[in-house]
This record gives sequence, C-alpha cells and structure tokens, in this order.
Amino acid sequence: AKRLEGKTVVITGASSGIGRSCAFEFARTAPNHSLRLILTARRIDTLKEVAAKIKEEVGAGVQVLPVKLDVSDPEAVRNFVPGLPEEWRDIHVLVNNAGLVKGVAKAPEILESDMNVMFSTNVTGLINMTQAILPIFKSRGSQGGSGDIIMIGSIAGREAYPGGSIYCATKAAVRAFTDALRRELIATRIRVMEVDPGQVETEFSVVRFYGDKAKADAVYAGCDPLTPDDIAEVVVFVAGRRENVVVADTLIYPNHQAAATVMHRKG
Ligand code: NDP
Ligand code: 8X3
Repeated sequence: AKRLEGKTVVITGASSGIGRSCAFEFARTAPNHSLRLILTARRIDTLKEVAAKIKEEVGAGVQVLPVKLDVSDPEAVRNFVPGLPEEWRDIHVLVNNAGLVKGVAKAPEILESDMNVMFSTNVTGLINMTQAILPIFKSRGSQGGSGDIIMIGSIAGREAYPGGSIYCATKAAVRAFTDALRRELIATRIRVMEVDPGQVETEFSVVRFYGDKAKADAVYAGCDPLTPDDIAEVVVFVAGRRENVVVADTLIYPNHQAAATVMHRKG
C-alpha cells in the first residue's frame, strides 16, 4: 500500500461493477496517506454517488474526482487530460476497464449498432485512453518514463464462443494491443499489465440483454460467480508491486469455471 502513496489513479467505467470496486479497493489502501482517484464513466450522477460513498468509508486520505467521460468519443478522450485541474494531471496508474457486450446474436444476425458500440468502447476507446495518458508516463523520470497501464481483458479474449464473436474479437484485440505495447515500452519503466476475469456478476449481463434482468439473472443461475471486488483485489495487487515486478498477465476464474463456456451448475 505504501507503494501507492501520493499516486494519481484513473479508472474508466468506475460507475459500476469491476471499475467501481477498483475505486473502493484503491481508496482502501489510503486511509493514512494521500491518493488521488479520478473516476470516469458516462453516468456522472452515479460516479458522484460512488465518490461520496468512498469518502464516507475511507475518509481523509483519498481525494476523489468524478469526471464524465465517454471513452467511445475520441474527441472527449482527447480533451480529458487538458480538462483536468492542473494538480490532477500527474497520473501514475490508468485502469482501462470501461467495456461492454451487446447481444448474443450470431452472424449474419449481428446488429451493426452493437458491433460498433463494442469496438468503439472496448477497443478504440481503450487505445485512445492509452494514447491520451502515455505522454504523461513517458515524460516522467530518467529511464524513458514510468507508470502503470492495467487493461481489463477477459477470458473471452483467449477463447471465442458462439454468440460472442464480436465481444470476443474486441477482447482479443485488447490482448494483441497490450502485448505489442509492452514490447514497444521495453526500454522504459512503464508497466503494461492485463487482468482477464472469467465470470463476474455485475451489470455486464444486464447490458448484454438490453436491460432484461431476468435473462441476465439466468446467466448466473446455479453458478457461484466472482464478485467485482475479487477482480479489484487483483488490480490493486498488481499496481502495488515493486516497480521491477510486472504481473503481465492474469486469468481469474470462479471455482466452478474452467473455460469460457465450461461452467459447473448446481441443481
Ligand atoms: P458493468 O456493466 O457493471 O460496468 C461497465 C462499466 O463500463 C460501467 O461503469 C459503464 O459506465 C462503463 N462504460 C460502458 N461504456 C462506456 C463508455 N462508452 N465510456 C465510459 N464508460 C463506459 O460491467 P463489468 O464491471 O463487468 O465490466 C467491466 C469490464 O470488465 C469490461 O471491460 C468487461 O468487458 C470486463 N469483463 C467483465 C466480465 C464479467 O463477467 N462481468 C468478465 C471479463 C471481463 P457508464 O454506463 O456509466 O458509462
Ligand atoms: C465476460 C466473460 O466469457 O461471459 O468477459 O463473455 S464472458
């Protein structure tokens, strides 16, 4: 936790699920030292509620700045850093978490609008965010820069499944971009790390089924999914290692999952 002292952390998609849990988990490392958290998502009111709850739970050490940001809007991403108050621009950790899945359609029934929102959020949005923050990292220190970029990938980026072709393709793209980036930054102290969750119960499936809660609940019926806190613990762990330690790649399953679609269900 000491290693995070004085740092500024940006989390995308912090209004719900894994991103929200990451915000709390980073904040919990800072009861007695300073930490700045920049929480971003489209739902600014929800972000403000998250910020207030964090202040209530953790108190003085942590400062929280909620910022409305749609990562799928390239111009909004370009304006993100220049729009921050000066004292919030010295960013050390970027958690590229914002992402979503829409539908379970198979080709040729996939909606173009779903395809576009998945790619522009999960892939282009993540790349644009990375490019917006990297100059800050590269300008820091004498060794080509320092800072952490943590990508939330997915088991779906390693294994494609029917009805998930576009989502799986976006997460495979995240994986390829991440691997290339780590190699490009070899001469710096910048760490590029990917955390790939298996099944986690969040708003993910509600979004997939366009708000149909019953369909979303059925995904988890008889399963014992991960909680978003389980993933947040790993994210904060990797950010808190000694600078020379790069937890490059992590895959996390709940106990009853062993592949994207191999899930033991009770009853
Ligand atoms: P949630 O739906 O609970 O959270 C998704 C978050 O992303 C929300 O805060 C949402 O905020 C934000 N978001 C969506 N679109 C945008 C956008 N255009 N701009 C900014 N923020 C956006 O799902 P999870 O917490 O499960 O998802 C987080 C990440 O984890 C995603 O990348 C997902 O692919 C990945 N993942 C999830 C798994 C699971 O089983 N749940 C498994 C593996 C990976 P808002 O709507 O306010 O913009
Ligand atoms: C979410 C996991 O495999 O259910 O990334 O789509 S999956």
